[in-house]
Amino acid sequence: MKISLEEMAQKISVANSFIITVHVNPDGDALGSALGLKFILEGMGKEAKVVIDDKWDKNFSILSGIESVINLQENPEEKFKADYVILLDASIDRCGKVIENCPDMKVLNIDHHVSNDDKADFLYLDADAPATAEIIYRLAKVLKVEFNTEIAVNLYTGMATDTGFFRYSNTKPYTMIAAAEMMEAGAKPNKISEALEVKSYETIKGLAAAMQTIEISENGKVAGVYLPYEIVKDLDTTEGFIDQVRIIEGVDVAVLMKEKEPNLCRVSMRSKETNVSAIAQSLGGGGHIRAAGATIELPLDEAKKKLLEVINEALV
Ligand SMILES: [Mn+2]
Repeated sequence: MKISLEEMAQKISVANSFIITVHVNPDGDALGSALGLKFILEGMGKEAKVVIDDKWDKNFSILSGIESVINLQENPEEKFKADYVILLDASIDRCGKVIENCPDMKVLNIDHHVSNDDKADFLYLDADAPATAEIIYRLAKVLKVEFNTEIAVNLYTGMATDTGFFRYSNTKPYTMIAAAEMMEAGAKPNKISEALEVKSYETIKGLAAAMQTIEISENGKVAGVYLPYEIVKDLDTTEGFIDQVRIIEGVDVAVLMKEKEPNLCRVSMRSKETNVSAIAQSLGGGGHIRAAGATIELPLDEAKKKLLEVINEALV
């Protein structure tokens, strides 16, 4: 059921303990929103634990409080008890088994994905917000919480990563005002971007191998890297690979396809014009108009053929 941000703040302010969770394969916005909210709640004298059903990239060690995050996969039977589960940056179907392991708890959901399925008990959705972290910033204002360095580092990171460091079309004047306020509260943009961008030598070698598979199609409007399992199994990350593809002149839709297991391909898309959220949804996935993803249960060649057919139909 959809509620307003003020109603969400009201529910939070009268409760005492929370489990905070996010989507699997957590990105900077998911982790930054979760940890930012944890420090906001703790500052109000409440208890909050972040539990995620996945591991996270070591680049996120810059985030305050990251060492306190519980990876459910390390103890999958662990059960949690609190007044509410707060699910951020995703719908219920994308957070693995965390909600199952929080028996009899109501779910408060805060999200900016237009594809949110509205299955949580209470949902505040703002599909125009560039990042969930910007919504958490607004929530903190409603709750009249003062920002400290811990909150600032996390919320800044969330806003920065989902806006491509304030370059994507989702960036609004308000986003930069919020980010400026996070800087005043102690976030250091240079330190945060250095920590997030650093890559190992092996990763750059992996990027070089991945770029060998680059292909242009649909009259130059689509460019993709299509990585077979033999390449994927040796990669420690593909973070940032799609950015190398989306900058090619004339390209509208950029694609990163990974054969995660034989016969199972994970696809990410970025676009300048075409609605890739609709493409992802027609493949059983979701996301935003300019950034979306899906999983296709087919071998790489067939998954690629199917994806390009759907993209071709959707190109503007
Ligand atoms: Mn997000």
